[in-house]
Parts: sequence; C-alpha cells; structure tokens
Amino acid sequence: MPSSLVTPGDVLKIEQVAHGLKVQTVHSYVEVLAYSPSIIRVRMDKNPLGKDFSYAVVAAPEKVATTWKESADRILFSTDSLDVVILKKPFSIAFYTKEGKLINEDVASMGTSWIGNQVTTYKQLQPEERFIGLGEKTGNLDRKGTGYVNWNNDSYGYAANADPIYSSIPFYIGLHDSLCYGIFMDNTFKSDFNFGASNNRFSSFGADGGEMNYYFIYQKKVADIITDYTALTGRMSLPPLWSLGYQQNRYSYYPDTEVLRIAKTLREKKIPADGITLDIHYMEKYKLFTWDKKRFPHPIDMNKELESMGFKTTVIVDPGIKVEKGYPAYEDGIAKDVFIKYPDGNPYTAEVWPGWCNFPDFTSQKGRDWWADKVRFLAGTGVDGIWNDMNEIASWGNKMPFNVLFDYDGQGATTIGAHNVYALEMARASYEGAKKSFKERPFILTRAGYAGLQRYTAIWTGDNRAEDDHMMAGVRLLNSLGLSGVAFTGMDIGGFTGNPSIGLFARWIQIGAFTPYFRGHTAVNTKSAEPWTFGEEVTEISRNFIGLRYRLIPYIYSNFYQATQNGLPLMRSLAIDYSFDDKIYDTRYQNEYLFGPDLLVLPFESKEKFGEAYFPEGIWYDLYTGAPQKGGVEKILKLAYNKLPVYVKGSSFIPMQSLVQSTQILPKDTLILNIYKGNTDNQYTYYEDDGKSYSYQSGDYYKRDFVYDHENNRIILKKAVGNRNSIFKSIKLVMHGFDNKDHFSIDGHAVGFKKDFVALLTPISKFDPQGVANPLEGEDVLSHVIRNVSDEIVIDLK
Ligand code: NBV
Repeated sequence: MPSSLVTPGDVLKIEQVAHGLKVQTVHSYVEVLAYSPSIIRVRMDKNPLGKDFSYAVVAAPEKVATTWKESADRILFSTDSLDVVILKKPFSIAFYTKEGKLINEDVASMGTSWIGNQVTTYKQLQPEERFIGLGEKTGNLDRKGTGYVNWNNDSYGYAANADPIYSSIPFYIGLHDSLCYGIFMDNTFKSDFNFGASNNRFSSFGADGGEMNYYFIYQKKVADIITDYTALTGRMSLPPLWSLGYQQNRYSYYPDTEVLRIAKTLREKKIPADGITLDIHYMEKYKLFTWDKKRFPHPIDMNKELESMGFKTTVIVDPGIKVEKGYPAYEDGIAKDVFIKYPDGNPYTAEVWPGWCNFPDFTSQKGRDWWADKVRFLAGTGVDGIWNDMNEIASWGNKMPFNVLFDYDGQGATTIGAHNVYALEMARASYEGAKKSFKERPFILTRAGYAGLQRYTAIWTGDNRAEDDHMMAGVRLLNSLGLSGVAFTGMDIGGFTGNPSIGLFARWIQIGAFTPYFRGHTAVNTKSAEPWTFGEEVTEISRNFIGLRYRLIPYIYSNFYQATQNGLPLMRSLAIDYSFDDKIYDTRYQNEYLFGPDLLVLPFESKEKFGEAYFPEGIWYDLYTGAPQKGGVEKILKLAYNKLPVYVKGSSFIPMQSLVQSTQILPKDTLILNIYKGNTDNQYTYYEDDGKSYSYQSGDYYKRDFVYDHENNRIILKKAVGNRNSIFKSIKLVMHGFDNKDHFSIDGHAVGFKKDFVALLTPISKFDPQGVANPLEGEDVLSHVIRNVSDEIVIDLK
C-alpha cells in the first residue's frame, strides 16, 4: 500500500458517549451518534476529532433510545428504526433495516481512507442502485455512472451538462431493492461524489480537507428522507405572497422611466405581475448601497409608484465593495475591519463590476452584522427584495487565491475551507438585515449557496442559455434542488444568454408558471424579452399561463406553507412519490414532475410536435378538459404550442381563486375548490395568512385540512383552525370526474349539485387578436356553493 494512503485499521477502543459511541482505531478517531431514530451521524478523522461546528446543520441530536452490544468481530448499535453494524477488523460500517436488510455498507477494504488531507468514504454499489439529488447538478435524474465536484463556480452561459456550477449541496439519496436512504456529507471543502463513474464497485464521497462527517438517513419513503434532511439543515420560512407572482427582469432596466414603462405595459397588456427586479445599472457606477443619481434620481418615489401599481422591487447586490477613497461603504468597511485578508493583513482585492474591490467576510459575525446594517439603506429606499449575485465569489479571472483568510466564525479558514459557504453566509447576512429593517417579510434570492440555504433564501440557476435543452436541464436542476431540501427555486425564463425563438419563449413561460420562483430575465446584450416582444400570440399565451398561475395562488401558497412544515419542495421530481417505478427514471420521462402534490407537469421541448409521456399509477385528469387518463401508462401526446400538458391527480384538492393582476389585489370572495374523483385516500392542508407580516407566528392564520376518504366515500372539509378569517366568504365546490349518477349530501342533507361548465384555462385554439379568452375547451362538472367557510363539512358521495 502506498505510504500516503491511510485506512482506519482495526478497532482498538469503544466508549459510550452522549448519543452514541466513540471508537478509536489504529489510524483514526470515530464517533457514531444517533440524531434521531432514523438519522445517524458518522464523524471520522486521522486526528482526535476537533470542535464541532457547522454552517448547515441547525438541529441538535434528539434524545434517542439506543442500545449497543459488542462481540469479537463487531459492534451492533441500534435505534428503533435501524441497526448500525461496525466491523472491527478492519473498521467498516454498514446500515441495516430492523428486518435485517442491508441498506448501505462501506467497501470493506476501503471504508473511509485518506490520501494526504483528502478523505473519501467508499460505499459498496448495490445491485440496480440509483442515485438522485446532490443539489444544483446537471445530468440525468438517476446519477448512476456519473461523478460530480462541489466547488461554487461562476458559470456564465454554462453547457447544459457543465459541472460544477454555482452551488454545493453535498446531499444525495440512494435507492435499491425497494429501500432508500440519504447521505449528507457536511464538509465545506471542495468535495467529490462518484456514483459508480469509471468503476463498477462503489459510490463514494470525499473532500479535500476537514473531517469525514456524514449523516446517514434511513426512511421508507424519499419524502421522509427530505423531511429528515430539512430537520437537520432547516426549512424555509413563509415567503411574502408577492414573491409567488410573476417577476419581470432584464439586465438592466434603466432609467426609472423605463422601469415604470415596463410595469405599466404589464398592466396595460393584462399580464399579471408582482415584481420588478433591478440589475446592476441602478447603482452609481456599480457601487453597492448607492442609486445612480441620473438614472434613478428619486428611487423612493419610483418604488412608491410601483407599489401603487401592485409591484414590489427587488434589487441586485454583489459582494464586492469598491476600493475608493471617500466611498462610504468602503471607508466604513476598512474602519470596521470587515474585509477578508491575505495572511499579511492586506485586504484581498479583486476586480469585478465597480473595478478593484474588497469583500466582506460573511463568515464572521462582525462581517454579517456590518452587511445587515448596510441593508437598511435599501429598506430606506423602498426595496422589498434582495438578489445576491456573484457570491461564489466571482471576479475577473475567476480564480480566487487559496491563501485568503476567513474568520469562519472563530475557527479560521483559508479559501479552500470557506469558499463553498461564502454565498450561504452572504444570503444569511442579507436575510438577517432585511428581517430587521424591512417592514414586511423580505424576499431573498441567491446565485450560489451551500446546504441549508433554504433557511434564508430562494435560489435561481444562474446564466442559462436560450436553448431548448437548457430549458429541460433547468427543470431537472430545480427538481434536483427540491430533492435536496430547497423548495424555493427558479431559472431565468426565456434563457439568460442568447435570444429564444418565439416557440421556445412560449414554452418556457408555460413551464415557468409551474416553477416556484417565476421570473423572466435576459442578459445585457440580447433582444428585449418581455412576453409582448414575441408578438400577439405569445402575449396571449403568457397572459393565459401567468393568469392560470395567479388563479392557482391559493394552491401554491398552501404548498409553500407545507414546505415550511415538512421541507418538501414545490417542484417534486417523480422520484419523490414514485421512487421505485423504473419508468420515471427513463430519460424520456425524467423531466416530468409534480408541481405541489397534485399537478403533473409534462415539459417538452418547444419544437416537438408529439411527446412521449408516462403517467404514474393512479387516475389523472387533463387540467384543461377534465378528460380522465389512466395511470401506469405510456402514451404519445399530440403537443400544441399554446398548451403545456398538465394533469391533475385523482382524489386531489386544487384550491383556486379568481384572476387578479397582482397578489396585492383581493380576489373575488369565492374560493374555487376543485375536487377530483379518485380511488385513493388523500389529505391536503389549505393555508392562508396575511401574506406579508409575521403575525402568523402568533396564530393569525386560517388553516384547515381537506380529506378525501375514498374507503368511506366521503370528503371532509375539516374545521378551520387559527385566529384569522378566510379572505373568502364562500366556497364553490367543483367536482371533476363525477357525473349525474353521483349523489351528494352535505352534512346529511341531500343537495343538488348543478351542472356547470368550467374552463380551468382557456388555451387559444383559435388565436384571438383581441385577447378576449374564449372558453373553447373545458368540462361539464357538478358544482355547489357553500357559505360556511369555517366549520367542518362532510360531503357524502353516494
Ligand atoms: O448583474 C448582471 C448579471 C445578472 O443579470 C445575472 O443574472 C447574473 O447571473 N450577473 C450575473 C453578472 C454577470 C453577467 C455576465
């Protein structure tokens, strides 16, 4: 064995410690700790384990009932959910179900080993094993046969298969033999993941330095693994309602009259929208915490005017502070000593938009507090959202020296340990600053990040290209982020670099309506890319789909509420609910996803005339026509340029509202509760609050469960809880897939459900130049209005 390779060797000593075991081997120090019955942490190092510190993990270990026993060749450490077997000669570790099924095991001869400071854990590849997740990573849904690196990287116009790109989330999920598990390696150094790439023995994860420090999660369902992972790394808090609306951006809208023209045009053309985002040209020579005096002489007035039209303003911030005598942010940063430095004490200086810059140390409390305080300036000019860009850190040359020093919250680190968390901590500083100085819930967006970013910020996938395969790669990036604990995600709709064709833009805006953060954006040197610049027909398609999104706001907001509770994403790869159905990993079907729990979105490239679709088990309904569709079926769909295929799951509840042009406008006072006939049980939590303040934390919300009890043939709208009244005065039940033979009674009284015609969306079968949407498609349904919006209601289906 080459002398540089170190393996743990045999176990020498075992000791019980709080939450688990401490094990010493010939060459390593190990801790195996139970964080919950289903989460086991493994820490290993060649040196005695150091101080425990993490930017990602916010949970402390729970009190878990564990047992352990030792025999000549092994140690068995057990919780109620799983068994950990530690082989002693040499040390290696394996995880089993309580029924004795192998979930995951080290490659016995390799286990965890070191080459210099580089540490890697090798896991035996199991037959037919699949791997999903790992955050913002390009490639197929099933990552088997590929390898990835985590090193946050400014990736302008990246190829659809580039790696690494902007952010690092070293968490993946493995599946085999009807079992699934998650592995989160909490290590901020450059890391490497191999899912059976260039070998047929193992999957592996490792890092260029630091401890081997991973959390093993075993649950029967992928969804529960995500819930456990987000119990460790935190969940998003409720976003402001306006951030769910359509956001219009370009690099860059200026001067102020142009910003207002865009906002007014959206209103004139009746394209609903809630946000305008301002890119770097709003600043004075790109200097942070300034407004350009010529282009934006009265930012407060402009933001007020936008506000009066139902728009909120998000502005970009970059980390670089221009080195310039007399520039307050710079002078103050130097005086307060907040910039990252070389070992000789000189601030690290690199060139970005404003010229030569210094960079705040977001890994220090002092740096974050300084930044948070600066954010007050933005609050004072009427800004509602902060968009953190270039935080990999990006600079001209794209090669930050390794010998820059960071505080790393008192631990001290160089670039190699701190690089991957810089963006996470910048987003945190922006979030904490905005929470203090904004009147309402802030919206924070970041380009780069690390595990746990969901606690502070939404993320978008950076500088994508206006190409069909990029649109599809983007769908997979967002689905993968969702598998990795990040619920609030988006991509530049229309593509950042290049100019989309009319068809591509039309398809992208349709898909965008079913993504969590919905923003149109384009680069500085491209053609205008607002919906109306693609002609009347695309304007109408955009109006239709953005309008549909606004009508779906009650559903979308309720789903965001869910994400705050269980960590499940808005965009759900089918691998979450249909994990062991091989078909969903087929590259023909891998882009399909559920938006929320119940809307099946089938994204196809814009040029396709026909598309291959797979409907997972169950009953589905065409969103537009209501036509039922059997599940477990592959089908060729005829595609239409103006109509993204979307289906609704049987037994589901889709709450909708009337069309509004901004979430700041109250919808009509009837909630439209769409109920789809199905043959499974279902439960859905509906949620409302004021959408802007923190009063929900003291009970100011309206929440109720909707239950589809298939077995007993009834639907129950449970009593509302919370101190708030619904904004709706009545609920219109719209029954899909039911017919006249179905008899309904509400709370024991037979009621007449009247025959109704609904067009959930009015795709333009015939182009209507007036933009007056005709219900050309739709379905006959049964509907009934109830006026009781708070008490329990039982609907019997006989
Ligand atoms: O601030 C300009 C752009 C921005 O529009 C884009 O969304 C970011 O990803 N930014 C990158 C800076 C460099 C663009 C070439």
